[in-house]
Amino acid sequence: MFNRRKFITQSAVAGAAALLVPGEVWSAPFQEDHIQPLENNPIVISTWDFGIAANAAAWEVLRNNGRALDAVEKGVHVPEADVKNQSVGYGGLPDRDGKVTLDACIMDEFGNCGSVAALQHIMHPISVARKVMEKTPHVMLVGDGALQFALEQGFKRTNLLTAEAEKAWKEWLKKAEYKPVINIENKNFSPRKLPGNEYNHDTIGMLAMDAKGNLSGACTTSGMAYKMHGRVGDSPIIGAGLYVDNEIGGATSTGVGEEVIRNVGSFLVVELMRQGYPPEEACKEAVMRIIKKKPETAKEIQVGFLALNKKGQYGAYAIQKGFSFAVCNKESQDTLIKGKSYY
Ligand code: SD4
Repeated sequence: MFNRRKFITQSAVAGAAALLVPGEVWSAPFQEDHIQPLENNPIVISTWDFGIAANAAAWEVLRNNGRALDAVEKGVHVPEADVKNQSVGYGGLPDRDGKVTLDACIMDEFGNCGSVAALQHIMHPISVARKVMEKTPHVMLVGDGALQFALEQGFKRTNLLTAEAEKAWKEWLKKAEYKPVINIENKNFSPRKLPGNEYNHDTIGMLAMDAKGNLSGACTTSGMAYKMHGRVGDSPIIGAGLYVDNEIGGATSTGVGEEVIRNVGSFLVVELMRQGYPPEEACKEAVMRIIKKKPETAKEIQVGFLALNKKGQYGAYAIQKGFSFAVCNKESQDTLIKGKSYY
């Protein structure tokens, strides 16, 4: 029988490279491994190259002993407001009817969460999601109801469809074929690229652990470009696009949301970490579930998971090459890592 405590200790030393026996089942209660000590906090990690700039904003909160929840909210504001970023917030590519509809969710160390889906006209959906969490008895508001709530809360109505995004949509209308292209949703935005990453991409998912060792996460996106009006992806769905359990760790996802929802991806990653999987191996197992269920579909799409555990260890895994993630901690504030992938 695999000794789980030894495994955790090994993984603390060897990080994501620790050996995993797939399918190994442990029967002992696991919590004691995760209570303390905390070795690598504060830390913030986020998806894709644009995670570097987002992490920098989150780090300002974390390095001043701020709360992880505040850090992730501040952090993802950066891509949400970036007009050059065509897959998150302002400047995002619209749906097939030319409407920019945003999905976002946030989760704190107490298991509180808030979410908005198909929200239009608001620059920072993550902050509306936080208000849903803090000011309502609900978890999720959608569409017109989410907009009404945002306006009531004082958020400003903004036109999110930029001239560039409108032009791209009109070009798309000529053929009007919905076919997500792997890693190529965000052609215009590339502040810093890893070799081999032709374009930047997608949703920002961010996970942070603060100086007290508490975890929070945020996920925000304009979703798949040229989706049907009303389509909601994984990003605002707690357990799919994001999940945080303060005893264990957090996970977030990017890519074709339908496959993530079908497999309840982020919850799965956290539950695998609860069983002792290191973050990268947990992400890999979640990716493998998607591939095993639909191998033909999986060849054509990208899905990536990113995870952070309670010890501050992190890892990622994607179906396709090209998934990067950014890491920021005491040692380095702008590390960009090329995630491993199945193909
Ligand atoms: C979605 N997962 O709407 C999001 C967006 C994304 O590649 O990451 N697209 O499905």
